[in-house]
Amino acid sequence: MKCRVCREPAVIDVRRQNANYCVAHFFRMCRDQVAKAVEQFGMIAPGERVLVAVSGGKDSLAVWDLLVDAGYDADGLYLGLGIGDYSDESGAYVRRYAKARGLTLTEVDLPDDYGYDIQTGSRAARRAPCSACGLSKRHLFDKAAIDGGYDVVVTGHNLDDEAAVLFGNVLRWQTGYLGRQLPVLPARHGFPRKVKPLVRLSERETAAYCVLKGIDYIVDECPMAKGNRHLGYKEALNAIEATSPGTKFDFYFGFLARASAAFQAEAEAEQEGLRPCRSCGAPTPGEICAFCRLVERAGGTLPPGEEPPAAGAVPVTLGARLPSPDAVSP
Ligand code: Q46
Ligand code: ZN
Ligand code: ZN
Repeated sequence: MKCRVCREPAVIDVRRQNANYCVAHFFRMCRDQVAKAVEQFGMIAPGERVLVAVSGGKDSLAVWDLLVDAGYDADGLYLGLGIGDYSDESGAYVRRYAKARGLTLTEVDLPDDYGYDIQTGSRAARRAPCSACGLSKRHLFDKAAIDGGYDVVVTGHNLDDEAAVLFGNVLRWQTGYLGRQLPVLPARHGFPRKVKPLVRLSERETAAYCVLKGIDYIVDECPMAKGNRHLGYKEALNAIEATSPGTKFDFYFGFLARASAAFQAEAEAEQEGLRPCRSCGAPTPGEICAFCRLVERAGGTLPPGEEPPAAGAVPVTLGARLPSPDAVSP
């Protein structure tokens, strides 16, 4: 097996490209794919301040590493979800990486700062754990980006993630979600832009990138992920990809090029009529947003400045913020 570029011994094959790479040219391919995604979708402009949502897993550490190497001013944000040993360990991986590279890391801890964890939140709100988790993450990423004056929030969603989410949304024809499944969600109404620079790289490639670059990441899956639909969709797509390399890429990028625009009007319409949450200012169709309701039901507390106003008090809003429409992230 020889490197496609230099003909030296290769360390990895990338079947959808029908190519093998040595370490140096594999790194170059990863950097090129990220640069291409950033440029193709207008993700990040030079000089913008970037906040990377890091979980301690391979994807988020890889994207942080790739953006820093590409010269972006990228800080990290870690959310402690209170998922037992998994959260303790994943936080440790993030801190070690940030320290080793001398990068700025902000941390928010659900149990310490908001008084609940994913399990209690999930039970209290009668939502699946990943639904309570996704809601909390979206809210807190947006908030941290706005509070910190960042221009853009980066997440580590890769090609496998996006193809699996697309697959799930297509299987149920969730057209509102399909209209919002984009690699860039523009900043609107005070919310930061959200971007996914790894959409041109697969999960296997981000894992190989970390291993070859010496980035230590948490290998264990979140214990809450077991049996969730998203993993089933990934397995189904992997089975297809094994016999038809490139199918995932064509499925996702074909959707973006040829179908996604057809669903955007519906997705936009779903965002109309939202108003700022009386408690935190996030957009909501009701009085209090889903995040604030989750915190309340879980017996948690909002940090000072975010408590709901007392009954009868004049509502205090923190500005008209629209939600992250990225409601279908894994
Ligand atoms: S962290 Fe949260 Fe994931 Fe764990 S509870 Fe589900 S959504 S699986 S990316
Ligand atoms: Zn080479
Ligand atoms: Zn709220």
